[in-house]
Amino acid sequence: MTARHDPFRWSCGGRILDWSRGPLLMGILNVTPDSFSDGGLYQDPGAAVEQALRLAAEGADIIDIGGESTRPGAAPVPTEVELSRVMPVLEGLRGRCQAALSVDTTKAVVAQAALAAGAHIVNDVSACMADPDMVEVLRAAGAGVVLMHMRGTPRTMQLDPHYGDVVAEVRRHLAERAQALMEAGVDAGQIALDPGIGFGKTVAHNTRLLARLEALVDLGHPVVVGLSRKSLVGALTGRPATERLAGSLAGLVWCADRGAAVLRVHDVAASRDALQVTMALKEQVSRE
Ligand code: HH2
Repeated sequence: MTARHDPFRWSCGGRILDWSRGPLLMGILNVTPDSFSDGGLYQDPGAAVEQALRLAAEGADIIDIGGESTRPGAAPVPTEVELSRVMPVLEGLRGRCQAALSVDTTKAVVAQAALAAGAHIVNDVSACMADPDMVEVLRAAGAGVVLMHMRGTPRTMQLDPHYGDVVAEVRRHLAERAQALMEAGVDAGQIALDPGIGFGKTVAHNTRLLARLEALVDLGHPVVVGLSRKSLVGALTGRPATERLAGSLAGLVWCADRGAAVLRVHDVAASRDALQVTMALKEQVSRE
């Protein structure tokens, strides 16, 4: 499947996110007590709004606000709890933030409320399979959507992941999900794809997917990658989540060089510097 829209322009509600000059940075804001690296830091809405503004000032193009942890083993959160975490942050940011706003949710009710409060993107780690109402919410709002690959659910995904050919299977699944959304009336230009690093994958599966990122870029949709501070970086460096910045930046540079459109990161300022150097060198190569 090849999409016929311009893959450098991601249509997100009222905004077009143009990444023709290089990948965009999606800054992570987890408004949860239990996220794997920043859980509990931004539970107070005032602190969360300040952190979002700080990420935007550091160069985040998108702020991704999550009210439910998806770390391996995490339990689902009731809708009212997720709403009570996410909505005060979106309301606090109204009119104060230049960055596009994304909500990291698999629930249509949360997505709809977030879009009505000014969010532009729904980042759905279930690729719109968890909630049958999600696709219609996206279609009606014209919102941007990230379709992420996951095997199982956060509670079960790391138990014993198996694939024949991980790259082919993830590619096929994402292509099928994009096709299903388009058949339901979502515009191709709204859809971004994500291999879901760490979601039902071993270290070998994750490294294979990153090594062959072009296989996903080829599908013709913007590709989002999140590897910031993840256990993949821990496994390769032997470092705990608090000491994975250098490893995360190496992964970011790799993905930027291979055509990723959006990089989902905790450390925006450092990631911005790494991206600027990478893109300057890529531009030089294309001039020679
Ligand atoms: N990773 C996490 C959460 N959401 N969304 C996309 N599109 N891609 C990802 O790789 C991705 C994601 C997990 O990381 P984090 O938000 O830092 O932790 P937690 O799920 O524990 O809140």
